[in-house]
Parts: sequence; structure tokens; C-alpha cells
Amino acid sequence: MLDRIIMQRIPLPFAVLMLFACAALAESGEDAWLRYARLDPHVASRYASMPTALVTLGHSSVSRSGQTELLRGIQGMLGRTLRIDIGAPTGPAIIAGTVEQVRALDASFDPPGNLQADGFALISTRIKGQEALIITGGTDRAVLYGAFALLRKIAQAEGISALNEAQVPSVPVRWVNQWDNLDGSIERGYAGQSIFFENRRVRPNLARAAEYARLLASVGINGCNVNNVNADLHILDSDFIAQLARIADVFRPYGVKLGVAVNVSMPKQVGRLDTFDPLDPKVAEWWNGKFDEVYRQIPDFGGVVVKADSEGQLGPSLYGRNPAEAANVIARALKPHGGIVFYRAFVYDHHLDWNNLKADRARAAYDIFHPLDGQFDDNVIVQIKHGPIDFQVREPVSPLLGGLQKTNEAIELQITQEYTGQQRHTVFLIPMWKEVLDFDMAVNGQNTPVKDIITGRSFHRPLGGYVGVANVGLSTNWLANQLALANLYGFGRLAWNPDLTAQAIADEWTKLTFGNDRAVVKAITNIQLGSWPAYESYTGPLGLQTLTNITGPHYGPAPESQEHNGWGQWIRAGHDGVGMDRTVATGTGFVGQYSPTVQKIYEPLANTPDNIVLFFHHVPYTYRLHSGKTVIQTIYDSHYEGAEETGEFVKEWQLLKGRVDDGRYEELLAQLEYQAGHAIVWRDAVDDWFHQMSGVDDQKGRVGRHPNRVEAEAMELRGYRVFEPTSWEGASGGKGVACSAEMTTCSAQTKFDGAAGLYEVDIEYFDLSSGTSKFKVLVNNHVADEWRADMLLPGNEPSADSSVRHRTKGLTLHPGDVICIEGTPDRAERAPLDYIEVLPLQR
Ligand code: GCV
Repeated sequence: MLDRIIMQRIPLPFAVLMLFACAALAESGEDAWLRYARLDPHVASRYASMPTALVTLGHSSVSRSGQTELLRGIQGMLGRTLRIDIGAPTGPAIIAGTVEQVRALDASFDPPGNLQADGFALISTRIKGQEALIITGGTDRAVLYGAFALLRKIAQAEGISALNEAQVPSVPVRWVNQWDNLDGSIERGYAGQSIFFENRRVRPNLARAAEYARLLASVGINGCNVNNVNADLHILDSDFIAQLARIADVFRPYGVKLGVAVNVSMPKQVGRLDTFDPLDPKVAEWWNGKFDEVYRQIPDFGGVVVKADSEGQLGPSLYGRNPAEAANVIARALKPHGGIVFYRAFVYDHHLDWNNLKADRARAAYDIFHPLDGQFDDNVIVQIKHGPIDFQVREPVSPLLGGLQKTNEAIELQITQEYTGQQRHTVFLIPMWKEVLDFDMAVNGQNTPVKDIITGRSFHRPLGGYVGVANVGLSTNWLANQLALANLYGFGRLAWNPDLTAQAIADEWTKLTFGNDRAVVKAITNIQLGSWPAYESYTGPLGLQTLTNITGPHYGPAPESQEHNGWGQWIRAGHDGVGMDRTVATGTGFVGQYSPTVQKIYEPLANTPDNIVLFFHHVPYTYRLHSGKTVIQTIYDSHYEGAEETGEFVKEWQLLKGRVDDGRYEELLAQLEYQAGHAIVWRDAVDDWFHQMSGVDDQKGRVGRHPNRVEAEAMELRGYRVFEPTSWEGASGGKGVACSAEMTTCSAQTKFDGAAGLYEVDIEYFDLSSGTSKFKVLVNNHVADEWRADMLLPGNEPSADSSVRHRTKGLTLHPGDVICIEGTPDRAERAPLDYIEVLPLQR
């Protein structure tokens, strides 16, 4: 009723505007880059001459998806409902069909390019004398890709009146992996529960899975392994295959093939054989029978991914067999059905001897797989992580990528941000992947960039491609950070065309996701392109890797955790110097796994680029880099610069208020503010740790000195007790305070002794998963601010993982004012506090 009264009083044009404003408010990110938001009328008018009829020549479910998508997209963006026509056009029409189907209408039809398999073309021409916009390709799936490409053009306000272009994907294999467990959890997933599984069954409602397939298809991804590579032994149980078939059913209309992760020990552990030796004929027979069963129910099943002899997974080594033998027995069972095996090269010993200076996890993949080159069957693809360690913020390219010339290869990239801020930090990964793909491995003295090796072009391999570990979840916007979706989008776009620039991908994604407002596109692209360099600067510069908590959640800073364990992510920091000597001359010999040309870059210290130097060399802290700065000063400066840059992202985002919908604006503002605060936690933890380790002072006098900071342990405490976190660098000054068990409210107060003025007060506290404490800021007993510690962060103790900054802005303070932080604990979360920092208000 109230709505009606308001509408009656508002003149109609305003009412329409308000409706749009409300629609803008409602954006949640669920539609990702397929929003099809209405174009502004001026832009829409450019498409006035576009045909209003649509003829779809194919009859498959994939063809129907293309038709539905075109109807939906044109309706959404231009407000027009296309008329569906059947058969030869009698007037101007959009015609969607394979080359063969279009030729059946008009034998003279001759599309540009060599449209094999997934390649498509968009052509403005005449068919039977009628004006036509043709979307064509080698297969129905290619035509679907063409439909998405056309809609992408319209969404970006590009002209479509004189089209004559063909696009062919760079590789045949463009897959994602999900690390979903059957109980619904996702290993290294940061966006909620699985869209596929719950309670050890396939979810009854697969609507999100179908939507996911649509998103994947829109960027050309054609396969998805749905379960964790630490594979559940029951994934191919007979009753489960029937359930998997339901996922395949919702993937099929989008041309996405279903795959699963299997465990090589299944023949024994669930198949009741007495062995899983890959050379035992019983084992081969078991796999044959299993895949016959799978293909009876899922005729277009794509294949399997295998993780073996790695991180506790059983493998062929138990029987003295090698990965090729393990892969081939499965591949031969899949071969008659057209399936493929992705065998992961992520095989290493995680019980390495830290005291052995020659031990090196980075060597493992090449040492194990290089001798097997040529022994893998043709339907096996060795799936290789892009770096030799594990998705660190920077690693050199895995030498194995250049080490296999007679084996199909796929590069594994990680979209889920395990080591890059877990989507609580915005880190646009495309620039990093581009560096990897463009890196010239110089195999046999030839120009062999990684992107050419994986296409199969360099060594004439029939299969090859890209695998992205995506780990989307039930979170409304798929990855729980609106900007993180650009990584999924960019992964697909790069797999399609690795020559696209990071800038072009960021621009394109932003236009599709937030609209064509130039200021918005510029600011978001800027934030995205600056985000990986910033993250690298405040986490692990100079090739130190992410310096995160290796034995814990891989999230916050914990440099000490890299060392003294068997995981081999060592940085070998001592009092004398830092870095891992991987040279041939004096180190682990890892450099020797590269071609001679690449060895010349990494073996001599003098040639090694600064940004990766400590991955390859152990040097004194006082060693001067190419930049002219010492290593230790670079570490200090870089952490300050990265944290500062992250603060700038917040300001840049704030300029977009009112230009993007309020929902996404507020959500991202909160995310970027949190990130800016956590970047300071990173900065201080890593710089303090290196300060203590090196004993070298920061030339700029910042490290260990925070003039505006008051440590909680130095405040006047009521009910709070001082504690030391497990890792001293996890709290400023190595200490924090937590409310005693018997107290219901605690306080920490200090007297302000600065000049009168306007200030912002940063309160650094710890937000654990064991409760939701409440905090208040009081100035002279008046409540100035309050909030709840309700974030979902990893870890259950006060540490750098759980450290959060709350900023109270615009406080007028006078000398002698009492600033008090009051904490009300909740269950095991004892309202823990680290420090407060009082800073002049930044306008
Ligand atoms: C699925 C890293 C991750 C593991 C992951 C593994 C892998 O070690 O931390 O969670 O396991 O990589 O890629 O197999």
C-alpha cells in the first residue's frame, strides 16, 4: 500500500528511474559477467538495425542453450524480444548453426578461418538474398561460443553491423577442477559449500551447477572435474555413478564435459582386489569394467584426474611402478570411450630433510617425470602446476613444462586464491599467469614460450591445454569476492587466447560485470592490475614466496613456518643472509633442470632478476640488488609500499560511490578496507621477523617503531590479561590481551597526549571462529563506535590469520582525553586486542 502511495506522488519518469535504481541496488554478483544489464538508450539505438528474427539450425540441447542465451541477452540489454523463425529466412535474421547447417541453406556460404572443433565465426552477410548475421562454427558447441561472443560485444557497446571474424581456441583442453568433497566441504575453497555435493550425495538441486556450466561455457571452458584430487574412494561406486550422471545432464547443454578425480588404489580399496599394481591384469580389468559402467550412464564422460604418491595419497611407488604405468592402465580403460587421464605432476616428498642443503622440493616434478617422457599413452595429459612449488605469489616457471617433448601437457593454474589471500584479498592473477605463459623455455635453443608448449605447437603434441582450480561455492557471487570472479573469467579467456593482454581482460570483465562507465572501468582495472604487485610486495617479494603459515591455513604471515619442517617451502633465512641456493655450482642443482639459455639467467647471481633472486640464491642481507638497494632494505621498503598501495585501492574505490550499485559498492568497500588493514599486519609481521633475524635496522626508521601506536599490553587494563601468540610475529610487539575467563566485559584504556584535532583510531583486534565478541570505543566515557567481531577467518587463536583492523573515523580528540576499548567476549573468543593507533584524519 505504502509503495503505491509513494508511486502515485512521483512523476512517471522519476518513478522509472527509481525502478532502475532499485534494480541496481539488487545486484549480488550472482549473474557474474552474464548480467545482460540494459544498455543506455543512446547505446542501444546503435543496434536498431540488428535483425529481429532468430533462426537456430541445430536441434541439440547445446543449440537450444545458444538460442535461449541470445533471447535472454538481447532482451536484457536491448529490451527486444527476438522472433523465433524456423528454416530458410524470409527476412533479415540472426542465423545460428554449424557451417554444414548454414551451407545446407546456402551452398555458397564460405566462412573465414579454419573452423575446426570449437572455432566459431561471426559474419554479416546475405543468405538466399536476405540480410543475415551468422553465428557459425565446427560444432554446436562452437556455435554456442559464438553466441556468447556476440552478446559480449553488445554488452561492451561494440559495433556488430559489419562482422567478419573467426576465432579458434588456442588449445583443445580447457578445463576447471573443483576440489569438492562429498560431504559438501571444499578443500581450499573460500566461497561456501559445494554446488555439487552434500551429505555424501549429489545435491538434489543442481540449479547452481547448471548456472556454473553456463558461466564456464561463456568463456569457452569445456570440461570440469568435480571432486577433490585427494579423491574419495567411493566416487565411482555404482550408486554414485548414477548420481554423477545428473551432474553430466546439467553440464551437457553447455558443452561442458564431466570428469572426476580418482584414486589409483580404488581397485584394491573398494574393488576388493588384493592389489592395485597397475601392471597386474586384474587391475586393468577392474578399470575396464568400471569405465564401461560409467559410459553406460554418462556416454560423454570426459575423463579423470589422478593425484598419486603425493601428500599422503597412495600411488604406484608402492609396487615399484612409475606414474606412466599408473596413468596408462587407466588411460587404456578410457580410450575406447574417448576419455582422457590428467595425471598430476604434483608428486613430491613432504618429509624432506631440512638439514640437507641439497634437498629441494622444487626438483621433484622434473626428477620424477622427465625420465618418463614418451612413456605416457596418447590420451594421457601430464598436468603440471605452473611453478615448481605450489601456487606461491611468485615462482619461476616449472622446468618440467619444458622438459617433456613426447608427452601431452596441461598447465595447472589456481583460480581459488589459496596462497594469494583466499579471496579476502583482491589479487588479480592474470598478469602472473601471463608472465608464465609468455616465458620462453628456450628448449633445443628454439623460441618455445610456455603457451606454445601447452598448445602442442612446439613439440607437435595432439592434446594439451589448461586446467584451472576454481573452487567456486554456494556463495551468491561464486567466489565470495566480487572482484575475484575476474580470475575465473580471465582463466577462460586466456585458455582461449593467451595473447590477450591482462589489461584487455580486466577491461572486458569490468565492462561486463559493472557496465561501461569509463570512470568505473578505469578504476576497477587499475585496482585489478595493481593488486598482484601489491600483494607480492606485502607478502613475499624477491622470490621469497608467500611467507604464509605453511603448516596452518596458508593465509596470514608466518615466515618462521617456512623453515625447519619437511614441506620444503624453505627460504633458508639465517642471521647472515637469506635465500635458497638452487644453483648447479653450489646449491641443489635445480637450475640445471632448465635449458642452457634459461640456466644462464638463473645460475649467475648477477643475471638473476631481482624479483626472483632469493628463490635461486642465498645472499647476505647487505647484498646490493640490480636496483642498487640492499636485500634487507628492499624487503622493508617493499612491505611498506605494498601496504600503502593497498590503502590507495580503498580511496580509488570510494570515488566510485554512486557509480556502481550500492550493494556491490558496500561489499567491496568492506573487503578492500579489511585487506588494507591486513596488509599492515603482513607488513609488520614480515618486517619485524626479518629485523630480528638480520639485526639490520631499517634505514628509514619505520620497522619496529610505530609512534602513533599504543600496544594493548601497555594500556590500563581491566579484566584483560596479556598473552603471547604461538608465533611472536602474529601480534604487534609479540603480545596481545584477552579478556579473562571469569569476566563478562573487559577494558583497555589510554590517555591521548597528541594535539587537539580530528583523528581516526585504528583498533587492531583478533576475530576468531569460536565466538562473536563485541567491541566499543569510548572517549571520556561516551560511546564513539561499536562493532561485532563476526568475520569468518581461518584459525581459532589470536594470530596474524585472525588479526583485523577496525577504523573509527572522525574522532575529535583533545590532550588528556581517555580512549577506552571495551570488549565483551563471546564463549571461547575473549575479545582479544592487539593495539590501537591514533592517526590524523585522512580526508
Ligand atoms: C588438494 C596444496 C594444497 C592442498 C592440495 C594440493 C594439491 O598442497 O595445500 O590442499 O590438495 O596442493 O594440489 O594436490
